[in-house]
Amino acid sequence: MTAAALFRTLTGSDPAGVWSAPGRANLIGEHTDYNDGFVLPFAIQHRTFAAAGLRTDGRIRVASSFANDAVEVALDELEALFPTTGSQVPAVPEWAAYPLGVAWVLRALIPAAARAALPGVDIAITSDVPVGAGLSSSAAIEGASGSALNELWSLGLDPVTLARAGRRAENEAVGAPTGIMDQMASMLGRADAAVFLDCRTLETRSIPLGFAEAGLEVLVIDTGVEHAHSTGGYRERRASCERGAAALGVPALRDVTVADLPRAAELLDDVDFRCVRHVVTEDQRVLDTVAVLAERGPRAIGELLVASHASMRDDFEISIAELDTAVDTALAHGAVGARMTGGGFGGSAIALVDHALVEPVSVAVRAAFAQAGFAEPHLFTVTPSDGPRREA
Ligand code: GAF
Repeated sequence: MTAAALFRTLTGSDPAGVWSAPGRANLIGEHTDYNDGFVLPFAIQHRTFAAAGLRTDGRIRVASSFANDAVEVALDELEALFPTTGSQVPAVPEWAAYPLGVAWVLRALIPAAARAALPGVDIAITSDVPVGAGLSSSAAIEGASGSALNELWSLGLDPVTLARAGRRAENEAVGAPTGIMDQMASMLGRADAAVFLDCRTLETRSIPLGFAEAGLEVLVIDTGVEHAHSTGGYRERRASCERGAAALGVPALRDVTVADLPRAAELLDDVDFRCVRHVVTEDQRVLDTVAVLAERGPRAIGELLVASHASMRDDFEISIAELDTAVDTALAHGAVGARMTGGGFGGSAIALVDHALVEPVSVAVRAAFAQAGFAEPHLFTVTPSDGPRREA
């Protein structure tokens, strides 16, 4: 069902418009965003759609093709729903906390007098971004609903402000302590390019990837192992990074260089030290990837991708056996480079492969998964794509 059709089922009338925003794959730069570092993600062709229209009252209702029931609250109840006291378990189903959280954040950005006059809104959401695959279905839902609200409420907000709103919703309404990479990738994506983002200043540069010209494809290997960043490992890794920065006396690990690592080894326990080493070396790998892409083209970045995966597997310890099998098998069958992408503990790997090798690599990965007794992976190619747009 399309988002517009879902909207009609919900309200009995046509939406005022349909907005969409993409998921993302991260080429390189993992767990560097909340350390004020560098990332190089790109938006993908899979998108989330938000069909929306104004109401005559002050209520907001959200519906999703993933859920049976719509969720409806008064706009002025959003503050009570999402107290700003830190990570909360949302009082609404998690999927609804994304669009309602974005509405809460955007509403809070406008002066109190205007806030009281805001009309209500209905939003119907559909998506073809795989959920739990590490391709940021959450940033896509935030971007699509934020774009709809921005226009319907005539807010005139720029993409970076909308990305920040999405991140705040994710941190405070959903309770996932994530960085800003995914929202920036979704909001600022460009066809055939990656978003080089300095997560401290939020300055971005569009980096041409040239995959198609080089005859390369990005093959996603979705392990089917679902991860959630609101729980467990992601939070623990973040805490290790914060302890590392505190011990070294810097605001964030962005301020640590490779030359500081011997001192870090003296000050930190082994687990925290290896987390620090991952982030510091990963920041450098992002910068190196940007330089290599410009100087030697996409075929030359393979070693950096492989080194990134090894660092996440051995130092940051966020890979799993399925991801390692995906990466090792893709490389053994001719991939230019491969690495897990996203937060880890499940989700997907990406492999940069020649067009002609997509099929043989896919066959080999499926066979390796079967032999290891893993669930069948989901394989598909992704294309660097544009950010949000109005569809109708
Ligand atoms: C997830 C988070 F949402 C991002 O902010 C980022 O930290 C990523 O994991 C790891 O690089 O996608």
